[in-house]
Amino acid sequence: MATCGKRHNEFLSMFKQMTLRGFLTRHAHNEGLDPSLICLIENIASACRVIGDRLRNAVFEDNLGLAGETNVQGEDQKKLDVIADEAFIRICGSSPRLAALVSEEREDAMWFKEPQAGDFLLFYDPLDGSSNTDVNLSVGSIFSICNVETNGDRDIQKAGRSQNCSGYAIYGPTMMLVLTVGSGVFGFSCEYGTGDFRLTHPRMTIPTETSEFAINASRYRFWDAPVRRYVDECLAGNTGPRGRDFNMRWTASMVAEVHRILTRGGVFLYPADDGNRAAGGKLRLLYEASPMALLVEQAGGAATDGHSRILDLQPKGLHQRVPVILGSANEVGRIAKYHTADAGSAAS
Ligand code: P6P
Repeated sequence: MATCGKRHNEFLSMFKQMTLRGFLTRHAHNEGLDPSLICLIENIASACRVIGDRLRNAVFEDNLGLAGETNVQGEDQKKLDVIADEAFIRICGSSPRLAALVSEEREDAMWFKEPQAGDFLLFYDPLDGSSNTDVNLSVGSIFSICNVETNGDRDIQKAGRSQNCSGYAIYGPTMMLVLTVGSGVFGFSCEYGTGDFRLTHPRMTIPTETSEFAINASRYRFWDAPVRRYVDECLAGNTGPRGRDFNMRWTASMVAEVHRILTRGGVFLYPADDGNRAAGGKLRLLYEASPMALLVEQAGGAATDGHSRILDLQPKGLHQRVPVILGSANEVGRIAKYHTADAGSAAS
């Protein structure tokens, strides 16, 4: 047994020697990854390193607090929102074959070239959960990459299933980059000192079962019946129909919630409710829900809006919001079943 454990540790330590560049180069060789995509991913990693540095030194560089502007979402921009957005544009904008960027912070797409088939479209939330910056809690950057399908095609509202890469950086006790290029989810920890992203979490997978849910419970009075039913049953614990106790988490940062779920399982809900239904929901489809849904499905989980698979949703606008329920497949399936039953009873 000890030998097996020793071999496992040797295997993991071998992985930790592999940098993001080494991993992507090996993927290029084994799976035909486009070298221009590798360059874009490395530029995204560089932008995230810069953002991580600015976050660490924000208090010394007077970068905490509000920028004094509102963004396209009508939200008060934090200084760090602006800094993170500018880092993505400055560092990723020069990537070969990058046709356009879509940022949470900007109303319109930013075009860099006449789109040619095979060029890249980058969608990103430069600083997700930025309400946490002034209280020193985890935040993140989320990114999604799709291809231009035909020459001259400026239709960039792609369904999530057409992504060829998605991921996030989480700026926590350790800065990590977690990504998928379509064959599993891989986590890279940023080594303090060298700044290298090293492969520390190969093939992250989500357990199908969980006893941990994440939802903003202060919105209980706005929830629809299926969500209330699910949460009430979790809260009833081993005295209720689930027959076991549940735990709840809420960090006000989707990146932190998804990272926890990719690491140990769980289910995250930001459903449609009476308070956000007119806006379509809370979370944005192109640069929050779709990239996270791809990661979750690649890790063996599921992601739905309550009725449809997130990756099948056809965007109707760059900043369209959607309901999001994602995580351990069996819990997501149960919640979707409650939505179907509720719709059925409403129809009869
Ligand atoms: P609430 C952050 O603003 C965000 O977009 C997600 O990262 C997070 O899950 C959610 O909104 C937090 O919402 O209702 O707690 O402010």
